[in-house]
Amino acid sequence: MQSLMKTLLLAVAVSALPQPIPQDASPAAPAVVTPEEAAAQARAAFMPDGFTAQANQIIPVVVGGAQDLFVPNVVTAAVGDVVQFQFSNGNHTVTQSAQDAACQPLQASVATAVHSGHIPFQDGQTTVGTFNMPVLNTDPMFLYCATGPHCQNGQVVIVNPANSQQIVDYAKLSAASAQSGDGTTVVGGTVAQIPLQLAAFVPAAPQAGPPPGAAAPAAPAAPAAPAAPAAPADPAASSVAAPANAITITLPPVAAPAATDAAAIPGTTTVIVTVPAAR
Ligand SMILES: [Cu+2]
Repeated sequence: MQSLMKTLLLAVAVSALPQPIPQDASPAAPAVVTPEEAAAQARAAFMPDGFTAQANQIIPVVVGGAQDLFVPNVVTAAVGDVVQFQFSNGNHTVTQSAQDAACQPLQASVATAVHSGHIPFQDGQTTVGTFNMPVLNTDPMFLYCATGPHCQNGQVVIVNPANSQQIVDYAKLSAASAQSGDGTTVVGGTVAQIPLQLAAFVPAAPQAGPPPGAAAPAAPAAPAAPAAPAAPADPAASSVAAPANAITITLPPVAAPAATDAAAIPGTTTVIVTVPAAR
């Protein structure tokens, strides 16, 4: 009975919260609005009557692009600010995890945990998908991208970290995780489109091989190799005729002469040393 009461209370509490938006129900593309209008929509949807905002900034965070990262990956936001995730090249999500469960959706246990759904950006696109997340309290929020190995590769961000070490620890934990779990429902923000020219990033160049006419840079010319001096002759081969630019040095006896022709001068060893010809 007690657990039933708890369940009912939880159901009432959850129904009082902003309701999740179903994901991928072939949604009509949202109208293109300004970043400010997108943030205002999110505030209207998520900040209840009587909510006291201390701030109303829009804080852009670029998601993906030339690298699969969040830029910046540490955000300080006040209650009332809207963190506006702007999705650049690729296909990414913003998905909340617990601090100690990197790359796994907190939504699996907490229905109100944030998830943006997958928002792509393709070459040539003139609008940018955004996920507008109002900040309702200043507790640290640990967020990652649920696409492929992006989280393991460092695509993580913290809103309001308690200290500067948290992002390092969270990224390390993410890198060590086996794989990512995906969110299931869009929660905690509103999806909107803004014009590319108002976005906080320049799209990465299309990755279609080298542009035409881009000849590979010529390899630097190798310096003219000086004529290689002849290798010092092996004493054992000293019977070979010395080159024209050779001088002959006769050394005192060594402990174990291996010379053969050295016998020409008993008790000595002959070594041929080659030096560059005189100019
Ligand atoms: Cu990603």
